[in-house]
This record gives sequence, structure tokens and C-alpha cells, in this order.
Amino acid sequence: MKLKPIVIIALIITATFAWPDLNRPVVRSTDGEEHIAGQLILKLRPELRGRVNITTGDGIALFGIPNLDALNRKWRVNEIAPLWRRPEVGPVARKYGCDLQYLIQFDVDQDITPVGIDYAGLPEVEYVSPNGYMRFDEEPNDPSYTRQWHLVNIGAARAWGVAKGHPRVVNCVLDDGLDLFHPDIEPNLWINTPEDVNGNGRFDTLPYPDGDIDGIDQDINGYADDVVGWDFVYGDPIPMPEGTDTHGTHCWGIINAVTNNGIGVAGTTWNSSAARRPACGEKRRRARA
Ligand SMILES: [Ca+2]
Ligand SMILES: [Ca+2]
Ligand SMILES: [Ca+2]
Ligand SMILES: [Ca+2]
Repeated sequence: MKLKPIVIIALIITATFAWPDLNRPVVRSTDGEEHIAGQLILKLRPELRGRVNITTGDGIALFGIPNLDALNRKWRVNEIAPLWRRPEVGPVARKYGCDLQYLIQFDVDQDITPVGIDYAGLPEVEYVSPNGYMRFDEEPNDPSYTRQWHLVNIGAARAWGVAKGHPRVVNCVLDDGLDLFHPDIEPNLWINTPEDVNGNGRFDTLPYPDGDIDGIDQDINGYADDVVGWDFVYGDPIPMPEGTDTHGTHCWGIINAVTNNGIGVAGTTWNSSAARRPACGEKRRRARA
């Protein structure tokens, strides 16, 4: 039985209530989710509202509900903590059953899966979940990250703790040339697969068959050999900088530099990819048509 994941944020901790140990080790499961060791969250069915009477005897915490208490004894539950901390239960909290959620704690080395399956099988339990762990601040290992004050100003580390983008999210950068083969850029370049005729997942500027330049517009978008984008100034598929132009590379890097690779800087989007895409020009042409 798959446990329903949930994230609990302990925003309010009063001095009068003894929470279970929230400093326990964090365990990463095979699916990449993280949870606090030896803890589960139960949501009870609405019929049990007002019937829970938490007591502790012989080191076992009990709900005062026979079926639940039998499992508490089996798994030696030593703490029960209601997640709803206020004496009153307003209509919204009541509607969503906030007052019916309890965190239970047992041995720190106990695998939570069989415990969760046991509780999920009870008619008194609506769902069971690990006590999910969310990292709100995640900082990359790029050596120049600490000098990127703009990332601090926008709270990037906190955002990255929630989401780090995805390569399927493609940004379009319109600027001057891009240093396509910079080690902090190339791995995040969007690749126009039909034009990557030698099929190696990167842009090779040599003529085919040694490279991708064959003069054919494989994806029929009006631009031949646009593997990573297009140079709209000179009308060719290699949008490298001319002379000392660095503005495009600089801006592209702010957005999309390869992040957490131990090289150079961090990009704002962490995992997204980007290109100087003909699609941008196409949209403008369609708009004018
Ligand atoms: Ca290629
Ligand atoms: Ca093309
Ligand atoms: Ca081509
Ligand atoms: Ca980097």
C-alpha cells in the first residue's frame, strides 16, 4: 500500500506542549522523498472527533480508541501529538479535518512502511503519511554563488528548496551572441533534435557527417541547421558572440547557467534549458502576418 505523502510545517510550537522529536534523522526513500525517521501522520475519520483521549502508560502512548491502541502497543508508539494546536476548531479546520490529524512516534530505527500499512488498514484511519521533510533553503556548490548578490536579493535559495525547474521548461533569450561551448552553458542548451543530425545530443558546427551542418531544414521551421538557435543578425545557425560581445552570454548565464556543477556561477532557473530559438522569430513573423 502506497502511503500518501504530506508535508507538515511546525509553524507554532508552544512552550506548554511536548512535541515528538523533530530533530530526528531525515530518511530519503527510494522515490527521492524525505521524511523524519520513526514518525507517521494519521488522519482519523470524522466519527472519532471528540473521542480521542491521549494517555501514556508503560512508555506507550494511547489514543483511547481500542483498534488504534492495539497497534500503538504493537509498534510501541511513545508519543502522540495532535497537529491542531488551538482549543477551538473553526469551520474551515473542521471541514478539512485539521483537528483529526495526529503525529505518532516510535523507534527511530523502525521502517515506517509496515507500520503505515498496519494503521492504513484500520477503519478508524482515513489516511497515513510519512512526516515529510521539505528543505526550504538549498544552496548550490558553484564557487561564485556567494558573489551573486542578485540571487540573495530574490530569495533564490528558498525558492530552490521548493522547486528547481525542469529541462522541459525552455527559456528563449534574445540578446547578442552566446558562448555556446562554455562549460557552464553547453549542458543546459536546448537542442533542436531533428537538426542534431549526427544524433549526439549536442551542437557540432562542422559540416555533416562530422557535424550537424548539412544545409537542410529538417524540422521545416524556415531555418536550416538551427540546432541550438539562430543568429538573426548574420542569418546563420551559429549564434556565437562577435568580437568582445559578452552581454548575451552574461544574461543567458544569469538565467540558465548550469547550477550545482561546481563550476562558475549558478543560474536562476537551476534545471531549465534555454536557447536563442527561431521559434521566437517565428512568433514575431506570425504576429506581423
Ligand atoms: Ca550534434
Ligand atoms: Ca530548422
Ligand atoms: Ca540541418
Ligand atoms: Ca555553475
